[in-house]
Amino acid sequence: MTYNLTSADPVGMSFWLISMALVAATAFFFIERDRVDGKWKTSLTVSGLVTLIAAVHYFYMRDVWVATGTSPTELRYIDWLLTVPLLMVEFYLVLSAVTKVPARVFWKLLVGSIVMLGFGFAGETAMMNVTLAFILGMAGWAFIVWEIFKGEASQINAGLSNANVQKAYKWMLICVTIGWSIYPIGYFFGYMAGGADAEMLNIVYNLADFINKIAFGVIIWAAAVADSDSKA
Ligand SMILES: *C/C=C(C)/C=C/C=C(C)/C=C/C1=C(C)CCCC1(C)C
Repeated sequence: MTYNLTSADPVGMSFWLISMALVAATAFFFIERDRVDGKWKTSLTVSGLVTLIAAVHYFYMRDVWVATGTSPTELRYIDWLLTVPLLMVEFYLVLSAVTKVPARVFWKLLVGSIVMLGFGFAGETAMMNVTLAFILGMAGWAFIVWEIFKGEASQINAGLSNANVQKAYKWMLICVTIGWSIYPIGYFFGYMAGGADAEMLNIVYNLADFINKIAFGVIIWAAAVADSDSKA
């Protein structure tokens, strides 16, 4: 790959910045696993896997961007297809750290996120009508948001007596509703409202990933440390 990153390429710079932040976050989550109680370790492992998978995709996306000024949709979606279900499963894992959670909660979150992404991909790659795919993808998102806002997961959370988990749950919920709204907005402007500026879209996606992958993991880490220390 030819090297032609310049300071006049803010998108290329943001790809570099986020890829390095993802590597550092991965090391952090894996090392910090040692510090927390056993029941929290899986949550931190999954946080580290999310940032690891994203880091590898960012290396490729960064190189493609710097060489061609474009960013392949396929790479973003392959990343999302792995990381988004893992992020949703974190709700199950965080609740499971402190109480018994039925397996169907895990399946609802997993299937809802796969439906959302499957239709988004079908729409972006013209396998399906763009608007119909968007509506069905939005329905998948609405389903998981409902599940964590009002559904079974939310009721389990409301019944807990663990303030650390409830605080993490609240911030994770804010990520999934507000932080995640960036992606359907990008799809809407990119494919339905006359096309979006590729530079703008990539910077916005990169910043969104920083919040939704790294900050999301830090929220869980903070709860895990606070909860483990409270029992030390
Ligand atoms: C780390 C990457 C994350 C958290 C990506 C999240 C992606 C979404 C929430 C995508 C949502 C979409 C819809 C709600 C409608 C259809 C189009 C999508 C796939 C962009």
